[in-house]
Amino acid sequence: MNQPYQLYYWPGIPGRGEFVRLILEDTGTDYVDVARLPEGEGGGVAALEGLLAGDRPGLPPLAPPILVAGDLTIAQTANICFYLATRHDRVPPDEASRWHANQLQLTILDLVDEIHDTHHPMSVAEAYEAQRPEAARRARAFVALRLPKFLGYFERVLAAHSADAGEGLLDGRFSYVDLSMTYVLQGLAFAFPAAMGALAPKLPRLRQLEARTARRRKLAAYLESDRRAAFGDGIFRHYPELDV
Ligand SMILES: N[C@@H](CCC(=O)N[C@@H](CS)C(=O)NCC(=O)O)C(=O)O
Repeated sequence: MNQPYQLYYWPGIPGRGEFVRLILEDTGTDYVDVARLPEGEGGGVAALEGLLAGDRPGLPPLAPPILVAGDLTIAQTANICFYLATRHDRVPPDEASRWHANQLQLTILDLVDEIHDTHHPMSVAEAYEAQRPEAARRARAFVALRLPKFLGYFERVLAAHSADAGEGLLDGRFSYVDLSMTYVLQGLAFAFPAAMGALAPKLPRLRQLEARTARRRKLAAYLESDRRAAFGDGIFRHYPELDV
């Protein structure tokens, strides 16, 4: 495959596209963030909508992120991450590692769905403002029960590794799952600063993992660059009334 990868994702927000970007950036892999190009250069939302409308042969995707790799077009965040990680040495080759990495990645994306549902508990077709009472109820349960359950689980996964295993969620070894975990922790710190502040003392290993991962050379350069979109709209939103 000589063409750079093409990533299709909504421009202007990090969103689920960020899970894909972090692997590409950490590995220094060439890619085109198609919808961030001007429409006159074949980019913009028009390019993404064209892909969703089926302007390529083969299995059509339902929703972004979408990766085009040569003749292959694939969707679903965890699927794309797994594809890239296997090709760019961000997951070990043995079978157990691959299934366990995917298991962890899918669990991270379950958490992401629940984060999204705090501000859109009733309908993705309506604005947050149209579902505020339900969002408040959903966010209370998320902060009290679901967030500690998910993060407590990942902390436990880290604690189960031997002290000298060091680096990551996957048997103490660094993998793409740590890139995704770091992104979610950053997003949570933006969306739920009070709740995350309260949980922080219970999550020492996760906090170390986040700090360590964000210091990786290529990743740190990316995080400081203007390629990294700011949090705001999208999955990670800060509504103080939901950060209970
Ligand atoms: N499970 C899918 C969810 C994809 C998804 O919800 N994408 C959002 C953007 S982050 C979207 O544009 N959805 C449009 C839709 O569901 O109609 C994944 O992880 O890729």
